[in-house]
Amino acid sequence: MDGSGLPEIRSTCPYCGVGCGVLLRPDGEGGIAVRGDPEHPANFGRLCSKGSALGETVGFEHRLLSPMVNGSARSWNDALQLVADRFSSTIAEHGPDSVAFYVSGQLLTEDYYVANKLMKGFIGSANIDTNSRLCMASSVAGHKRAFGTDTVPGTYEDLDEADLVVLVGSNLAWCHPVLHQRLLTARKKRGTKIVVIDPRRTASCNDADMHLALKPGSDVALFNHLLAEVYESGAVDADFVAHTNGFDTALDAARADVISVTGLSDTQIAEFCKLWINTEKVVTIYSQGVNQSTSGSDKVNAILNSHLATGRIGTPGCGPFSVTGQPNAMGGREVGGLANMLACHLDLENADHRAAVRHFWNAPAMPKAHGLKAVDMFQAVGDGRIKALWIIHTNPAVSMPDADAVRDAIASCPFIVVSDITGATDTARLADVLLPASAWAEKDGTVTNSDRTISRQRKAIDAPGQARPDWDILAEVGRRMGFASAFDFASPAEIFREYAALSGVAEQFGRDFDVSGLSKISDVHYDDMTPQRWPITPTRQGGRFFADGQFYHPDRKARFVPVRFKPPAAKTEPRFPFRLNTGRLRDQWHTMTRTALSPRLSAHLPEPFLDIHPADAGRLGVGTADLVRLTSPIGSAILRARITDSVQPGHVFASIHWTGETAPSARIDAVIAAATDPVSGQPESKASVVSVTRFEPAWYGFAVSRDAMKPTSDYWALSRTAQGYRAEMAGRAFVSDWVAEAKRLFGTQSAKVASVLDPNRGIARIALHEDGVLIGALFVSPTPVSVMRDYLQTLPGQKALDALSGRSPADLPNPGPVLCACFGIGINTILDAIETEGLMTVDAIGEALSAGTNCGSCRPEISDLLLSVKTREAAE
Ligand SMILES: Nc1nc2c(c(=O)[nH]1)N[C@H]1C(S)=C(S)[C@@H](COP(=O)(O)OP(=O)(O)OC[C@H]3O[C@@H](n4cnc5c(=O)[nH]c(N)nc54)[C@H](O)[C@@H]3O)O[C@H]1N2
Ligand SMILES: Nc1nc2c(c(=O)[nH]1)N[C@H]1C(S)=C(S)[C@@H](COP(=O)(O)OP(=O)(O)OC[C@H]3O[C@@H](n4cnc5c(=O)[nH]c(N)nc54)[C@H](O)[C@@H]3O)O[C@H]1N2
Ligand code: SF4
Ligand SMILES: [Mo]
Repeated sequence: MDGSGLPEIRSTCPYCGVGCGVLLRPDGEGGIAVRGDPEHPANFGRLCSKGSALGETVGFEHRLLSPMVNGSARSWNDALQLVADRFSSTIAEHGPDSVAFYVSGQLLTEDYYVANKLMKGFIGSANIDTNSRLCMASSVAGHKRAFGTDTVPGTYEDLDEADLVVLVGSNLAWCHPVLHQRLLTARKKRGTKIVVIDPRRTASCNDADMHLALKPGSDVALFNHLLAEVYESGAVDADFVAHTNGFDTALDAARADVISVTGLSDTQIAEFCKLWINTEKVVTIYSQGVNQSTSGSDKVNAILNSHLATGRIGTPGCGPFSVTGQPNAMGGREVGGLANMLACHLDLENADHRAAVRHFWNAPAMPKAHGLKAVDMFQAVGDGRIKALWIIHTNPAVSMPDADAVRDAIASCPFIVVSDITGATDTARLADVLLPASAWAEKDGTVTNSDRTISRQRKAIDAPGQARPDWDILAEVGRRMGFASAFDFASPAEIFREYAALSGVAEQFGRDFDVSGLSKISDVHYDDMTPQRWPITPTRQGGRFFADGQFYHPDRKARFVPVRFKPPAAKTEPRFPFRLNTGRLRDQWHTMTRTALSPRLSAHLPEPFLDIHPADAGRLGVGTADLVRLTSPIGSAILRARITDSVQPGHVFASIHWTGETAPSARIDAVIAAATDPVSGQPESKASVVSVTRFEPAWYGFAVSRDAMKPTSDYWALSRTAQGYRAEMAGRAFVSDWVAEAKRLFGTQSAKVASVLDPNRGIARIALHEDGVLIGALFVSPTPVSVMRDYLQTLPGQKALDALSGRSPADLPNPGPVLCACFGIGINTILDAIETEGLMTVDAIGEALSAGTNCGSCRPEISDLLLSVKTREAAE
């Protein structure tokens, strides 16, 4: 109990793969208060900005409340019968491979298990793939090639014990913030060295000893060079290499590569190799800068090769560490959610494995070959081979490469089912049948985080309307398709027991994944389950893998994979001279269906930006706050330019989060061609080629409103504020009547209008009031609008009569854009404190203002701010 009446419920954060424990306190009215669980081994009470703001993302207004068929509400009975009938008739007419499921690493293990069992065991097709194909597939492929299974050898404790942590293609500070804070705590104690390998200078570089800004895609060459240096310096661990095959061939391949393709200086390379070789306890963390590449699997193996050669694997403070993105990316791999895997780390294409699973499931049909991987799957949807598709817990019309083609493919498919918590997504809007799913705080199940820890997600509040858990919807469709006993699950605990028992069968084939110790877990025990790391058997519990030199290839040896540098698939050329990199922002989660509901999280970066180097911006005549158009061989996008030397000349960076709902011109995957890694099938999301030109609109606009507004211009970006919404806009078309346009935008005809209009100069300022209360204000100008945005956004819903000035009254300080999302502290407030109070460190700012003292993920930006002030002062 926590003093407020209702007990706190232990659960797990539904965002990233760190898998932080949360304590949820329902307020009895559908809301919840959220704090970090001090007892959870992933976070010990810490939460990042996204986890801390979870309470702001529950609520009913955005939710899908009942099943919809062709846009009309229908009963569950009608909707599910339709789904079962259409899948059954399509299979009867065109065979099992004419249908597919596209699922998600955010599903709970129990949901995922049922989906996979239904498709692979009972429909008899392997056409189930997941957004993990866009995320973890290269790591899976690399692990399997080296180890014989998809095993993450280490644990989070390794970050506490390492002396060197190398972040390769990982912006840990923003994407796994609680792990990053853990690393920084260890660094304070033992002086852990940190190296960042990333073409871009990221927030993770602020606390790093070295940043290697290599050329995109050149990681293989760098790690090959490292392997050769390991050998030259006599650092090879011969005893450990005796447990492996293929060292010589891998070394030959490594030596044949040319390090100059990395673009790094000889000194940087030498320093990095020296540090790596001379430090015994090294953890190499890698993420999407490695995986999302046409040489992603090779990058993974280049990293694994260096660890195998030195025997730095599976011992405290040592090892390669693929950090997972989604909360249950690991669980999805364990249940075999990918089109080329079988449940419990068994192989679909191995006849013995197949027979064992078929027997266990008592399954009528099992596919012999792997199914369509995500990119191929949507191509098959587009060309009519897939005739019925069920999309669950993912938004592919936004997140797949070649997103316009994917959107068109979904629109053209004869039968699309989408399960989501909201109908307001680019994908859900294309569904024939839309099914309301319960959200994370409304359902029970398990997830596995990056270090193999299985945690419970627990129901804290009731689902709104008719929403149901994903496993329940899937199981009922299974029953209605004629597989009554196989899908007769009454609870997630029942599914978990079956799954745990199946892992015991897999263990007979000598696989790593085994949770058979939980196969008899009672309902009560399942309810009370505390976080635990697999394997979980009567003889093994948690721990690390591979220190004993025992691997999962038939000869029990690991394999070195010989790899060679390969440039990204798309080549820059005069028409497309820039390399486009993409990635994540600190406070948004993917397609923003949840994080964009939080005003605090939306305040950090309320618009889609394109980061461009000052030299390139200068050459192209792009100034601060200008808009730019990106064009690639397959699509185009419009974003706001942000001029920064965090990107290299010739490179640009955009974030992945904007959608048809929030900024339609900035759906970045519309410009990204679908080139894939030949081994893993993972798309190259980080190395497209584009041209950049200044976008010249006839007008720029900025608006704030109390209720949702409906912008329609060439460029717009909408975000939440504490008082309603704010929008940036720009258009090419001449607007003759701005007052009429404002009424349309704010959805009112009756409001009282106050305006300043100067048509000759293209300036309009319009405020609409109802009962003296501001409901919307619009500012239009032929150049980027210059008003006090952070002040204006506080006015809707208030009796604000002075909005048209666009400025705060002189006595009201303007806090500036929010930097610390947890405490809502703006840049100007921090700058002011630095200058007036002479604060010199991030900690001092924390003491004075609390900024950066909760989740800590804004600390890198505060430190940047300090640096900029110090540099300015030094120059003065
Ligand atoms: N705030 C936030 N956190 C998240 C998520 C989110 O949406 N928002 N999503 C979660 C998910 S699903 C995932 S998968 C993870 C992803 O976590 P990360 O992989 O850390 O995040 P990204 O920003 O996608 O990419 C990481 C870095 O790769 C770099 N990079 C690009 N090309 C190369 C290259 O050729 N070599 C190298 N070495 N680096 C390169 C980019 O510049 C970028 O900084 O984040 C998880 N956490
Ligand atoms: N260019 C580029 N593209 C990328 C990436 C990149 O770095 N660059 N990263 C890729 C990666 S790593 C990933 S993981 C993907 C992520 O991309 P997506 O998976 O498409 O993104 P999300 O916004 O997480 O989509 C989750 C959907 O599930 C819904 N949802 C939430 N809770 C529930 C629930 O309980 N049940 C159900 N049924 N639905 C629910 C949400 O409303 C949302 O619509 O994007 C990929 N795309
Ligand atoms: S680091 Fe943040 S997003 Fe990730 S699990 Fe923890 S609280 Fe959630
Ligand atoms: Mo991901």
